[in-house]
Amino acid sequence: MNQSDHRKALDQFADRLAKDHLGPLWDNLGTMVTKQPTHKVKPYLWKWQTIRNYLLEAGPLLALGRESERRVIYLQNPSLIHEGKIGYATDTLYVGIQLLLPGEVAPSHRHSQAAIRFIIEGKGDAFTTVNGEKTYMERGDLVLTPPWTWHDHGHEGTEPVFWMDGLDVGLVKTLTGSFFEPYHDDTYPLNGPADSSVARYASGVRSISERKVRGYPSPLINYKWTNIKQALEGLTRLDADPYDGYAIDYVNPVTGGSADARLGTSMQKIAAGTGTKAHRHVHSACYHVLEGEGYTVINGEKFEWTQGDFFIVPPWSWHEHHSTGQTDVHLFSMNDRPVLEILGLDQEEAYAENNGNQFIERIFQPE
Ligand code: GTQ
Repeated sequence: MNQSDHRKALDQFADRLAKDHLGPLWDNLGTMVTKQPTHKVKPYLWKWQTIRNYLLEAGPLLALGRESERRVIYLQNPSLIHEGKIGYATDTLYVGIQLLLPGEVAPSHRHSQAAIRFIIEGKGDAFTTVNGEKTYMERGDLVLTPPWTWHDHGHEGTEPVFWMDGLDVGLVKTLTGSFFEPYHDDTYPLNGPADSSVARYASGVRSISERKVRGYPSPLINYKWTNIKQALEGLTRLDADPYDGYAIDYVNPVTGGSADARLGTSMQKIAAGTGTKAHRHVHSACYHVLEGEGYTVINGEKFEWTQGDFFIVPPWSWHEHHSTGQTDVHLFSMNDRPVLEILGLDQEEAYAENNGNQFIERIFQPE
C-alpha cells in the first residue's frame, strides 16, 4: 500500500469504528491530552459604577421573597455565553453582586455550592446567618457560607448594602453535584450570640472551649477587614512576593488550609507606585478592587481599573499587577486553586522575557 491508500484505509476504519460509537486514539490523543491547558475563557473587566447603578435600579423593581430570593446581578463572561454557560465568570467560578436594602430579608436556603461574600459597601448593620450564627458585615470583610449550610441575609440599618458573592457554580456543574433546598421559614433560628466565631477564632488563636471542633468546615465564618489589613501591614516589613506583592490566603484556623475547602480566597497589597512581575498558573481567578487604582496586564492586554471594579484572570494566562495612584492597592480575589491543588494540577510558571514584564500589545475595550 502506498501512503495515501494507507491513510484512506485508516480513515475508513475510523468511520466504521464511529458507527459503533468507538474511536481510534491514534488520531485524537493530542486533542484529549493537550500539551498545555486549553480553554475558551477570555479575560474581561466590569466597572463598579455600571454594576452599582443597575442594582440601585433593580431595588424598587424587585421585591425579595420566595419568588425572587436574592437581588443579584452576576458577571457574565462574554466568551462563555456562546457555549450556554449562564452565569459563568470562568469555567469553574461564578460572581454575583448583591444589593440588600434596609429592612429586607433574603430568605434562608442551602446548596451544595460553596459560597463566599466579600463586602463592598456596608457599615456592619446588615448580616448573614450561617447555620444559626449571625455575623454582621462591614466593608472589606470576607464571610463564608460553606456548602450545604443554611443562610439568610437581613438588614437592620439605613443605607443600601452591596457585596460580592462567589460560588463554585461551574465546578459543581461539571462534577454534577448541584443540590438546592429552601428552608421552610424565611429565617433560620439563631443558635447563639452574633459573631461568636469571630470572638473565638479571629486572631489566629482558638478558645480552649473549641478543642474538639472538627476542621471542616472552617469554624470561623467572618474574616474581618481590620484583622486582614493588620496582617498585610505586618507583611510589608518583609520582601514583597515578586508575582503577588504582599499577599495572604484566607485560611481555616483549625487546619491551616483554605478558608473554604474548594474556593480559594486571597488579598494582596500592591504598594503605591509598585508593580509585580508576570507569572501564570492553572487556577483561574476573579478579582475585585477593594482600594486603589492601577492596571493588570493579561496575556499582553492592559486592563485599567479603579476601586470597585471586577476582572477575570483565566487559567494559564500571564498576568501582572501595577499600582498607578498615590495610595496602596488592595486586590481581593477568589480562585479554584484548592481543588486544583488537591488534585495535583496547579502548575505555575514565571514569565522569563523582558525582566519578567510583558509587552503591552492591546488596551482592553468592553465588548
Ligand atoms: O446569597 O445565598 O449570588 O444562593 C447566588 C446564589 C447569592 C445567596 C448568589 C446564592 C446567593
